[in-house]
Amino acid sequence: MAETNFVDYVKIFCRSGKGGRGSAHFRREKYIPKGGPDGGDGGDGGSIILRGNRNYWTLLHLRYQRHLFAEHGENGSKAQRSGKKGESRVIEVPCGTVAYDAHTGEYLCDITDHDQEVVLLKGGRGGQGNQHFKTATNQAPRYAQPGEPYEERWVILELKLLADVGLVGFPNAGKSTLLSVVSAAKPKIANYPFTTLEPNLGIVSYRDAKSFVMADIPGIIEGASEGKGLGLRFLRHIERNSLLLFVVPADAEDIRKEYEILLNELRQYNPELMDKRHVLAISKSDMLDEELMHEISLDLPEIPYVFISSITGFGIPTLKDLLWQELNSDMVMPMEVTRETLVHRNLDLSQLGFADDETVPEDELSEDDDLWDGDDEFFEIDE
Ligand SMILES: Nc1nc2c(ncn2[C@@H]2O[C@H](COP(=O)(O)OP(=O)(O)OP(=O)(O)O)[C@@H](O)[C@H]2O)c(=O)[nH]1
Ligand SMILES: [Mg+2]
Repeated sequence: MAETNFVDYVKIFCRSGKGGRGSAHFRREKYIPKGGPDGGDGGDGGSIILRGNRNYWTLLHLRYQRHLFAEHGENGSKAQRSGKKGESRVIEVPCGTVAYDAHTGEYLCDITDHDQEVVLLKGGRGGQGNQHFKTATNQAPRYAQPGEPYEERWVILELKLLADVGLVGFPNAGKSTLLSVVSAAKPKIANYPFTTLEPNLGIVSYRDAKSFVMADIPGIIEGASEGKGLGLRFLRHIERNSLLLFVVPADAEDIRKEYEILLNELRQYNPELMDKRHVLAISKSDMLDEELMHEISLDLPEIPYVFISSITGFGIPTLKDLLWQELNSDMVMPMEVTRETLVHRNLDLSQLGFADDETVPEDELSEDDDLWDGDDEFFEIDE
């Protein structure tokens, strides 16, 4: 597939900062020959933090910056001087980003809100200087604590768009056209299948300044769960929508059957998609007259439906009313609750096609790799 700007998957290497070691120094001045211990504490290492940012829509900015390091804490020094704390590395991500361990696929955390912060890797704590170890029986501790080590990990970030309504349909059903008439989004529209190659989001304004978000994803065909067409790769973007709007064109041979094929593909992908609210829009209804509509309506699946035409505008206000009503019905949990109660599945790594290049460039900050290398350091005395 052509190089795209819509990046919803990245694999990155993260390393937090180690803690600086505490100093084991003794005060030595001309007229105070036996000054006590005055070694300062090491600074804490910086952490790797994920932060939600609503101005980001993709993970593109991380594609070319795959190695992220926080700063190490500085060592403590004489005269009770503490080492400087290492700076944390904040990774800005779009809301709807989920982090997994790249080696095990284990779910790590989830960013859903603007400014929400999650510590992905904690920086090492700085060690205490020898000034803390002075006791009644040991007035001159010749040791200090080392800093805690850093943590490192390969992490996969996956973006799941946070929309209220997700459009589901075969290619060429009129999904993008619908999004273009109910929102300001300008998706590509054409009379051939697979026009849409990456998801589009639009904000649908409703009465009295209310609004909801609609996601248009590439068309799904029978066998998508086995990789046909564009596969089910984009279905993750409707996993979190509270409502699925099925779009089936009026000239479909059997509307009920198309709905069932779509349903079956979704079920293969994630059975939880069956628990969402489903609404059916019969698109391109400008091709029908009242009589035909009546006839078709006799054999439709048992879900709320509406006949629409994005070309003439027929049924569009009714559709918006219906969506709004369904989004606010008791059956649909408010988005906040839905997000929090989401079941987090681990990632199936066998389905990912990552080139396994895991070389990590030398971190210029970690050259001084003297961490935990024996007790010697513990007894080291700073002159
Ligand atoms: N007559 C009629 N044609 C429509 C209507 N809505 C869409 N179309 C036409 O249907 C064709 C496909 O529309 P798209 O919106 O690109 O379809 P899509 O579902 O996004 O297709 P993919 O992106 O390939 O999955 C275009 O030629 C549209 O002009 C409608 O309400 N009436
Ligand atoms: Mg489209």
